[in-house]
Amino acid sequence: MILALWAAGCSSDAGAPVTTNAVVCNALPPLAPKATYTVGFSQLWEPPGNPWRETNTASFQDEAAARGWTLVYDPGTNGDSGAAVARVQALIDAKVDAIVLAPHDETTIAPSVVAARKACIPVFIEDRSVDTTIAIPGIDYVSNIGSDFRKEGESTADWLIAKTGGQAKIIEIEGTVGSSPAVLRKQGFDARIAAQPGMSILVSQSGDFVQQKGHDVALQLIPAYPTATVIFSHNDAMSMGVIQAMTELGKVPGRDLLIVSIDGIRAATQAIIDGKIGEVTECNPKFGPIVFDTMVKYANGETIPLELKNVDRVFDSTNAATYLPESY
Ligand code: GYE
Repeated sequence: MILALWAAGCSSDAGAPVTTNAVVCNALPPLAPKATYTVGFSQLWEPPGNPWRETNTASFQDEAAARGWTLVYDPGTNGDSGAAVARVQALIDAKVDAIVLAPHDETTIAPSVVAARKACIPVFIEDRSVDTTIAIPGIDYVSNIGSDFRKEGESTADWLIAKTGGQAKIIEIEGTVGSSPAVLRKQGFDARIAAQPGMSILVSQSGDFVQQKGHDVALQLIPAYPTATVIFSHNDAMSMGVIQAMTELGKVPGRDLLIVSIDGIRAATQAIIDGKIGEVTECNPKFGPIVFDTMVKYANGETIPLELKNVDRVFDSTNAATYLPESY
């Protein structure tokens, strides 16, 4: 009965008596200091081909290898949320020492974070965040390590305001619905634009962070909003789709519409150099090292901040060539 409640994601059992043989943690589980760890990696699933996601995964794989740690990682084969939950459950069942988890959206995987905590496995959230009313920071997980997505949206808007002198009609292509980068990039960007009397967002629609969908949305919106002067796309993969769509529509990227974007993949950096993209706000995907460092600090008893933010830069024609060799 109690197990059934837990399986349903009931999280009101803090302090409840333990009635099974299994150990249940009601607070943040400790991590024993050890020379080597077995870490379960739960990466969100995206259609292959986004260098951001691939670089993020590689950062964790490389860092585990460099330390001689074992990374247990099943990438999955589709975006099915039930399958994602099952992959986390498999890590819990395997009794890994700790779990690093990148949530697809804020809610779907949050009960799995609670389940890991109950199973006494400390969770470190990477990249996107979870709904903190379901998975409570400092209880259900140790820390959320990633970029400041709101700031990324603000930086993008600030560059655009300076570049256009506060005059623009904008098409916005959003990331995955309900994901923290899509929600916060939009909030940060839209708030800045709203304060500019000469700027407006004509339309805002999701392209799911996927190149093909970004292409399809742009193909539909560009002709529908002929007065648009700017396209803000929430990631570079979709921006590459926007460039494709513009070319198909007989428009010149960077001349007929100014494109601003977020991430810093190599193709987008090259597109800045080629004059097709105006600006890219960085979202650094390479933070396996800081997540693993944080784990070690946690095992050593240090107090860990509930959020750790990566420092991101802004790339445009003034520095894209310098950044290019570092891009991915
Ligand atoms: O911008 C995008 C990827 O969650 C910040 O996810 C990440 C985003 C990144 O699909 O390229």
